[in-house]
Amino acid sequence: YLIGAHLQQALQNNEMHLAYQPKLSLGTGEVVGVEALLRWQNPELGTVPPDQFVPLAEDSGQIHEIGDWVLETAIGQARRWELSGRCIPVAVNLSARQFQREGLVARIKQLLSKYSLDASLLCVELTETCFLHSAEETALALHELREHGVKVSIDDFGTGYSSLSYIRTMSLDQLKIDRSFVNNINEAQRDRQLVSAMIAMSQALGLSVVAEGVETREQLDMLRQLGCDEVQGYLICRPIPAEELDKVLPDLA
Ligand code: G
Ligand code: G
Ligand code: NA
Ligand code: MN
Repeated sequence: YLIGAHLQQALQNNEMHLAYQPKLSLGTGEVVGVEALLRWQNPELGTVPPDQFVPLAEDSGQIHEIGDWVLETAIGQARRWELSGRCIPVAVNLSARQFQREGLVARIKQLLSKYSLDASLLCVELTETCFLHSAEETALALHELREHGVKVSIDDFGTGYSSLSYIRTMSLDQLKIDRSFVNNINEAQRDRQLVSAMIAMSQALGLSVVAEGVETREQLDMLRQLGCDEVQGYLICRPIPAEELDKVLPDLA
């Protein structure tokens, strides 16, 4: 209740910002994109993690206002990078609730146009809850977004209930292997086999595959050996503000 009350004012009071975490290509060793992650710093509550306030915002309906702000901020940042001569595709996380509201695709197209951003520099990341709660709206929106050139990525892959049934019918570009599978990839043969199978499946379907939560050199080496396309995690870089990322980017590539 306390968090909810503060959340009402968070955007107006400028308490939110985006942190960006790079996705690194194992083939080229280059940063091939970033994921935008929402951060909330309240004077009284301190830093509130998205795990805590995103569900509240979803219940209150505030996720629409926040989600639109995230989209606009991320698209604006991607355009700034493009103008500075570095094309860095930006991925934005979307909640199921955002697909349930009319006009999501139109708003995204409008923002791309407002900032003159090439649609292929925007990626939307969604989890299977989008398909559970609003399957038809989500399918239609993803189709329209891809027709427009926006990339679509499935987040937390492998953790849900019906992962395979939706990748059967949806048009997608990328699959992100949940970090719970990556954690013990060097110690647990079973996890390694699962990751290997997820990589093979992605490649058979023509999707790029990203391993999340890579924290050690050993994990990275194993993922390379298994043929994974991209990695994301603390080993490469933590989620950081855009200005900080600009400083460390030359060292990452
Ligand atoms: O960055 P962090 O690990 O704290 O994120 C925790 C969770 O919050 C993740 O599941 C992530 O997808 C989600 N999240 C982060 N940013 C956003 C956002 O902008 N919108 C939505 N809907 N979820 C987000
Ligand atoms: O659900 P989603 O994949 O969007 O969640 C991303 C979350 O994972 C973010 O909160 C981010 O801060 C966190 N994260 C990113 N890299 C790592 C990592 O290497 N290890 C762990 N434990 N969390 C990470
Ligand atoms: Na994500
Ligand atoms: Mn994830």
